[in-house]
Amino acid sequence: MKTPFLPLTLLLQCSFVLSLHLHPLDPLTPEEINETSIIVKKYHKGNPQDLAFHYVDLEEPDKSHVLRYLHDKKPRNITKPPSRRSLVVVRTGGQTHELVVDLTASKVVSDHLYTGPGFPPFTFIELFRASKLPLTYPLFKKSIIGRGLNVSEISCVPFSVGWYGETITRREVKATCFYREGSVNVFARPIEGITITIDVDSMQIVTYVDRVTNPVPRSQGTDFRTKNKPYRFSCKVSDTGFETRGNIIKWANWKFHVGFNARAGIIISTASVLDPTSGKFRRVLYRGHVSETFVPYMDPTYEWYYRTFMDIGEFGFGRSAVNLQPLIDCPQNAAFFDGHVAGPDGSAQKMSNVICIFEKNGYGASFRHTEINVPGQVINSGDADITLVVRMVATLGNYDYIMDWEFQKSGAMRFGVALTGVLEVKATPYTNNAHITENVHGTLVAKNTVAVNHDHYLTYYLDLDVDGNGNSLVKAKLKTARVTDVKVSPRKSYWTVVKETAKTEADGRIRLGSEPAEILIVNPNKHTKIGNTVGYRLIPEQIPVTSLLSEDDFPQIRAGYTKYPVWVTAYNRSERWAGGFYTDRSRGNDGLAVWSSKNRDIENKDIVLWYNVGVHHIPYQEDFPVMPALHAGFSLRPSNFFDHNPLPSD
Ligand SMILES: *[C@@H]1O[C@H](CO)[C@@H](O)[C@H](O)[C@H]1NC(C)=O
Ligand SMILES: *[C@@H]1O[C@H](CO)[C@@H](O)[C@H](O)[C@H]1NC(C)=O
Ligand SMILES: *[C@@H]1O[C@H](CO)[C@@H](O)[C@H](O)[C@H]1NC(C)=O
Ligand SMILES: *[C@@H]1O[C@H](CO)[C@@H](O)[C@H](O)[C@H]1NC(C)=O
Ligand SMILES: [Cu+2]
Repeated sequence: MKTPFLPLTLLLQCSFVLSLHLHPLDPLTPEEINETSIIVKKYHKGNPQDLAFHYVDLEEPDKSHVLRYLHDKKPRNITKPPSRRSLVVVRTGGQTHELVVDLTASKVVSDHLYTGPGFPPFTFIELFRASKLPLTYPLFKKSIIGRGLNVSEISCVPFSVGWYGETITRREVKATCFYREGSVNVFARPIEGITITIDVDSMQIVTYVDRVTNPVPRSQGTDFRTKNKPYRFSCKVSDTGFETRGNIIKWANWKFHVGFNARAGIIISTASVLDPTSGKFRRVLYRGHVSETFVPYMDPTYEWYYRTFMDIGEFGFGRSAVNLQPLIDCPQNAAFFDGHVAGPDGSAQKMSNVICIFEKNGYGASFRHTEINVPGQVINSGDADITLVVRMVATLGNYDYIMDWEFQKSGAMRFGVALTGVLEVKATPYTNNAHITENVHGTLVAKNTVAVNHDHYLTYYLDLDVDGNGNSLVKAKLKTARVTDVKVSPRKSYWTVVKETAKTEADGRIRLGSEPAEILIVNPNKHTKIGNTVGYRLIPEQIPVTSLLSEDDFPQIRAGYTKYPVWVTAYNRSERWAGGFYTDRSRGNDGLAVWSSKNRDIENKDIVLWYNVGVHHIPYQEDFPVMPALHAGFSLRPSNFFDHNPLPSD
């Protein structure tokens, strides 16, 4: 296995450091994370114990500077690389500070006290402490003994709580507790009816409610561990098939940069594809990552109403990334990469093998043709469907999301997500569906076990730069036309394409499927040799899913961007996180829906495409005790981008 990040790390230890980055969007190295925390600690004059690092990331350099630097002709001595900066969110004295640290100058260059609504992500220590708090709480112990259970067999999990119109909010979690006793499937065995509200800043239980005593579902049948030897890929491939230089990956006709941060996990930057005609790389995607997730449960009762998770902003996908299992998560030919995040004390924490990159065999043809009409010959052509996949898995408590970024030689990119893991279930007295007469807000998946209805939305941020910055959104609408000249044709009708270019962000909010149409991001300034406008088109893999919650429902106000599957906005460096930057307890005053309502001009501008992969999840019995992976995704496919199909010339 190659470890391409290693040489970079070694070089960095020799301390002439910061100019050695091969790409200005390289994630912060462990040395830079440590350096950041040292500078911030020195700058902070208060009690060192009262300083928690909630977020540390690369402060993204200006896009124009990055592009100028990257496209400067070699030797690169005209444009200086952007200085390395980190963005830090700390809490101290019960307040949230946003700091920007210049690592080249070794100093804090800005310090902004954030006083708006919402809070930064929880730290691991906070979540750990909150999970232990109930176990020593007298009222909880009383409830547990009253149920005839053993406190030593209990695991509590702190959940974020959302927002329901309160004017004053605290940083809170609600702990839900589960009974392990002979099972490793913690989430399958809820102790229903106990809700423990914890103030995270003071780390105190502030409300304790015990109001229902449904039996804990039995442990029998909950084990999700692999019983037989797991099926593993057996292909013998020793070569990874791609090249790396630092975080830059080159494979087939693609060149792109892979980053990782605590919030999004994988970030793909400056992806370009080789043009077979000109022999030059052409820009496609400046930056792409998952921006937010929204998982609202559909049970309005006291124990469940608050479960309206926005995991990326509240916990972080990168921070929840798992150490990938070779030959299960990734095939034999995969190369594994580490990520680095800052711990609560600001120091760098290594996350091993959180990304794998591998060539994938689709076991089909990426194109083919058999021609039998050449006299005396049968002509065959084709090529195997080999793609390159960049993968991570984020495990957010009970759920596992497998996230794929797939590059195809056709110039297409596929964005895949697979949902698996354990469902959130509630304990119920029912043991047979025939006995249920009330709305249980889900499906009885096992005796005494209801898996609650919910949604998943994964919102992708895609700063496309199709062959340059000036891009437009085009809706290619298919309209039925009537044949009017009966002398020419016996046909009565046909369809024809009517293209509309979106003018402003209001036109960029699209209800896909409401009419037959294709959605393209084009570069109106660039044309193929024969005069078509170059572009990429969006191809959803599922019928688009949008939120069914009412507009005035608080979770919907926070996640307003789930009302449309597609949004196109004007590029603004600080508009990256669809649910707003401070997502925990947010109120919907920041985020994609608010930015879009500015209704900026999006024609022939630097624009961003946002796509919601949504799943309404009605649980089924097969989703228990562990859910078979459910696949969803979409592609972006070149559409008049190349002069011809790039595949045969590969
Ligand atoms: C970062 O700091 C931590 C804590 O001081 C230390 O254990 C670790 O080795 C440092 N990492 C690097 C790469 O310097
Ligand atoms: C860039 O470097 C080359 C060779 O090192 C040198 O000849 C040239 O003058 C430099 N250009 C600038 C603008 O510094
Ligand atoms: C409770 O669980 C612990 C740990 O599993 C075990 O050692 C102990 O014997 C149990 N107590 C009772 C009363 O069953
Ligand atoms: C960029 O977005 C932020 C947040 O929405 C906003 O405050 C700022 O004014 C915007 N900048 C420009 C140049 O539009
Ligand atoms: Cu689900």
